[in-house]
Amino acid sequence: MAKPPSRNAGSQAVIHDQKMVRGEGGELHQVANSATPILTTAQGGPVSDDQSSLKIGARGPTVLEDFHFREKIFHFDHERIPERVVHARGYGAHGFFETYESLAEYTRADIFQRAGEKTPAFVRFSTVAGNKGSFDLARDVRGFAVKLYTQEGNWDIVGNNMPVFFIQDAIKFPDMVHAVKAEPNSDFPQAQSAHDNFWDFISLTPESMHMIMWVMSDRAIPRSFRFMEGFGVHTFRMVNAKDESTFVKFHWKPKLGMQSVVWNEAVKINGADPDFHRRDLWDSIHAGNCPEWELRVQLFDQDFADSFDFDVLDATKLIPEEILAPIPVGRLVLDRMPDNFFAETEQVAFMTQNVPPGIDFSNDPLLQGRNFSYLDTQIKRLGSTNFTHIPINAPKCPFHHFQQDGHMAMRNPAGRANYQPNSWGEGPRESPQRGFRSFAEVEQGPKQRIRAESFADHYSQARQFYISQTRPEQGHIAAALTFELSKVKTAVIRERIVSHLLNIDDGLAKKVGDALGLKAMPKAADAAVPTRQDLPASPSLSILENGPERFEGRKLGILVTDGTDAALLEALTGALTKAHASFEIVAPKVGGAKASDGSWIEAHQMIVGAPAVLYDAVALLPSKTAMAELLKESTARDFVADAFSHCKFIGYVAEAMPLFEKAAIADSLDEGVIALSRAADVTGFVKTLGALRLWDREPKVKMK
Ligand code: HDE
Repeated sequence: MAKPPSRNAGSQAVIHDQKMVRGEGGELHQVANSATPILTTAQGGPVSDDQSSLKIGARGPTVLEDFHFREKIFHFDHERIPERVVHARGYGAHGFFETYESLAEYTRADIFQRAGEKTPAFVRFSTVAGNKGSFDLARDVRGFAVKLYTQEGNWDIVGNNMPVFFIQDAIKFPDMVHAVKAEPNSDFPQAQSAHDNFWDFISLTPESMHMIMWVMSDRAIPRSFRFMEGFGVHTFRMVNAKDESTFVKFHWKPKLGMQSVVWNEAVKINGADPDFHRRDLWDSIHAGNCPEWELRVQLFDQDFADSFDFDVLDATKLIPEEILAPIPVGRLVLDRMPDNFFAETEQVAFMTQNVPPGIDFSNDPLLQGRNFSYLDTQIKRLGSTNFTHIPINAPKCPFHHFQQDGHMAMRNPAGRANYQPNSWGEGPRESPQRGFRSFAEVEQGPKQRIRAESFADHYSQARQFYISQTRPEQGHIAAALTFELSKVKTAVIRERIVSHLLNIDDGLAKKVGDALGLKAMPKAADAAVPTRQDLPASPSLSILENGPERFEGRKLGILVTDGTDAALLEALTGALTKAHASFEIVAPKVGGAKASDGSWIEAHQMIVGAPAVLYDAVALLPSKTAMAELLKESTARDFVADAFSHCKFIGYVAEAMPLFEKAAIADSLDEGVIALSRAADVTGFVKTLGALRLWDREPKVKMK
C-alpha cells in the first residue's frame, strides 16, 4: 500500500547519523566535519566547546573571562520583544496578489494598472484577545492583515474576518480592549470574552450590538484560516489619475468557501491541538494546497453614500452585498511559509496608514484613530524607528529618503547630501506627478468632540444579521450568548444584555433569557433609534447559505486497526486525493497497523492523541479481530460519539458497529452515517462529505 504523506511534509529535518564524541564528564560533543559549518560566536569567533563553561579547575568557579558563555546568555536573556497589545497570537505566510484587470478608471494605484501583474504579499492571521501563547480556537475576531509590496511602496490592508467592529470611535478602543482582555486583578480569563468585564462594557455600549451578533456567530470559531472571509472594514477611497475619488470597501473571499466548527468542538480542539489553525496553514502550504482568496471591492460614489440607510463612515455598519455587489479585482495566493517565525511573522509591522498613491482614507473616526496608532505601536514593539530596515517590513520597490541614524540603522545614505533641497546634485527629489497626493476633500465645521447623529442606529443591522442566518446558525448564536453570559457572575449585566437582545429579535432574547433562567424578562433597552423591521435578510451574511459543497481542502480521520480492509482503505484514500482532500490515518499505535493483505499501514496519529475534533469527517475501518482491544480504549468511543454529536459524516464498515453501541448511538444512526461495504461505496461517500455537516441531526444531539 502507498505510504500516506508524512504529517509535516516538508518540515522534516534531515537526520544524519549523529557522530558524537564523549568528554571527560560524560557529556556528548558533536564536532564539525567537512560537511558542517563551524559554530561561532556572534562576532564570528570559532567555538571549541559549547557544552561547558570556562572554570578554574574541573569543579571550580566560572570565570568572568568566558566571553562565549557571557554572549550566549546575554543574547538569550533578550530574546523576547513586547507582544502586540491586541492580535498577539498570529501566524503568517508569504504569497502573491494577482491583478485581474486594470482598474485605472477608479484608481491610479500602480498595483491595479496591469492585468496579470503579480505583487508579493505577506499575510498574518491572528486572534485579538489572547496572549501570544494562547490557543487558536478562542471565540474571537480573527485579524486578516495583508501587506502588499507594491511598486509604489507597501500597502497594508489591516482587516478582520468580520466586516464590522465593536466601536465607532477610536477613543473607545483602549476601554474595549481592556474590558475584553483578562481582568487586571486576577489576570484571567485568558483569550475569553466570557467574563463580567467584557459583558459589562458591552451592555453599556449599545453600538457594539451588531458586532456582538458576529462574534457570537460561528464566524468567531473558524475551522481554518483558509476558510475565512476577510474585510477591510472601513470605507476607503480609490483616487484616479484625474484626482476623482470613488469610495471602496475591501472583501477577501476564500476560494474553498467558508467553514466553522461548533462550540463544543472548539473547546475540545483547544485541548487536543492548541495550534490547530497554524498547523492547518503549515500543513496545507507544505502539501502544495495553497490557500487562495479573491479580492472583491464594493465601489460607490457620494450619491450612493447619501442614499444608503446608514452612514458609510460608521464601522459598525456594512453594505449588504445584495445592495452593492462586490466586484472581483484580483486573487491572493499564499504559497510559502516563513523561514523563521520571529523574523517574519513576529516582526512584521502592519500599518493602516501604509497606502500607495491612488488609495486614500475616508473620515471614518475609527480609521482616523488607527492611522495614528499603528506607527506608535511598532516603535514600542520593535524598539527602533528603523523597523522598516527589517527585511519583512522593507519595501521591495526602490526607495530613497534622507532619514538616518537611530538604533540598529542598517542603511544610511552614502555621500554628502543628507538633506534637500541641496546644491550637490545628490539624493532623491519630490515628484508632484507620481507622489502620494491626499484627495482634496473640502472639510469645514465647528471643532467639537461629538458623535455624528447618523451613527445612532445600533440595532437595525444587528437584527438584519440575525434574520439572515439559517436555523442552525441562529441556534448557535443563542447558545453562544447563553454560554458567555452563564460565565458572567453579575446578574444585572446578564439582564442588560437580554434587554439589548429584545431590540434585535424577540425570539432570540426569549431563548437566551429562558436558558439563563431569568425570573422575568427585562424591558427592552432604551434605544436612540428604534430598530428597523423592514431590512430584508441578506443571505451573503450566512456561512451555511454559501457552503462550498465539496470536501476539497478538508480532512478525513480514518480509524484503522490490524486487519483493516486494504482494498477499501486504498479506494478511500484514492478518492480523497482525487477530491483534493486530505486524510490522517489514526491507529491504536502510532507505528501503524498491518492491513488485511499483509501490507503495512503507516499511521499519522494514535487514537489517544487524535480525537475526532481534529477532522471534518471520520471513517471507521477496524477489523473484527481488533475490535475487542479497541473497545477497551475510551478515546475510540469518544472518537465516534464526538463525530456524531458534532454532526459530522461518518463512514463505517460493519465490523465497527460495536463502537456505535459503546458510544450509545447505535439506535440513532441517520443518513449521515454511511456504510462502506465495498470499495465502490467510497465515491458516493466522498461526494456526500461535501455537505461538511448534517445539521438536521443537531436538534437530536443538542439540548436546545
Ligand atoms: Fe487594530 N491594532 N486597532 N484593528 N489591528 C493593532 O498594531 C488599533 C482595529 C487589526 O497581524 C495594533 O501592530 C486601534 C480594527 C489587526 O500584526 C495596534 C483601533 C481592525 C491587527 C492597533 C483598532 C483592526 C491589529 C497592535 C481602534 C479591523 C494585527 C499591534 C481604532 C479592521 C496586525 C500592532 C498584525 C493590530 C490599534 C481597531 C485590525 C495597537 C487604535 C477596526 C488585524 O496598533
